[in-house]
Amino acid sequence: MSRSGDYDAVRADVAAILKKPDWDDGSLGPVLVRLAWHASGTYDAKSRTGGSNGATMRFKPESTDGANAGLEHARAFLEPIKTPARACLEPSKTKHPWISYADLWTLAGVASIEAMGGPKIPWKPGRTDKSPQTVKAADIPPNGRLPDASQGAKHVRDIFYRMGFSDQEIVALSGAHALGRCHTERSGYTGPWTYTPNRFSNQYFVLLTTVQWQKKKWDGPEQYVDPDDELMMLPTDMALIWDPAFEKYVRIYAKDKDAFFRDFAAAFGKLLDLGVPRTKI
Ligand code: CCH
Repeated sequence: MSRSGDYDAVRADVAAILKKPDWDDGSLGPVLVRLAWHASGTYDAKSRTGGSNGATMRFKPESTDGANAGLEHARAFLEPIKTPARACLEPSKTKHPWISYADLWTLAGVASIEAMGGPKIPWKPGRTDKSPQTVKAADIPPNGRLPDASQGAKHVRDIFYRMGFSDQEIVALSGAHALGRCHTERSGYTGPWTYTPNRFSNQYFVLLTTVQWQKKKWDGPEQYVDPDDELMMLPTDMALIWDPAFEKYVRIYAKDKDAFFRDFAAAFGKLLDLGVPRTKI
């Protein structure tokens, strides 16, 4: 067992489990980033409810929100880092029972981004977990607070302004779609956004601005594909180039990788901290 508070040991163990040849494109990184984002993205600045504190995605109805489909796998992959899989196992250095799920899920997102070549994300511990015995319905955010990929710029703004983000921050955060892929059995959509889904990069913006995106011809939900039907964009991704205020930042990040890395790190760090009580010094 690691020393309580040894977050570097947790980061190292997260980095060590990422490589998984039989999972998607061979890395757990993308789905762990999505877990960190969905745990945090329920925040409502007005009512100060939702957010990563509490790790309420373990409970209904949040665990059953359609937007969270597939994240049960991400949570299960992290379980051995906190709790030994079998009680008969020797307690080993890789177990960190002292960390809260809320800190673990957000730190795993941060560690994954860094391990996939992304920027260092500001992250602070201090989240606590609601207990399954005493959690109240009012502690759990209602379903429907996460974005719906079939919609447009207005919806994207409604969702992210609710959390307290600006247009520039929305575009920067969306650059995380350089990572991972869509799965028909989870969201109904299919395919990766980039040719390098395990590599954090500004490729999402480069591709958004250079590819001739066209509607995919299929029976599934409306999505966009490149002429070879290898890559994809969601309607909400396309909204970022169809809306002039968003498009301005897409073009900046397509040209300037360093600006994207800097702005993403700041916005993602802010996202993970929404609703986390911090005592002012
Ligand atoms: Fe996302 N995302 N996302 N996304 N997302 C999906 C997958 C990932 C939307 C919809 C989807 C962010 C913003 C948005 C990741 C990170 C971020 C999927 C496919 C949909 C649909 C799920 C599936 O089928 O497995 C929408 C809509 C928005 C905003 O409007 C933001 C912000 C972030 C992080 C900062 C990552 C990473 C994935 C890949 C997951 C994987 O399993 O590969």
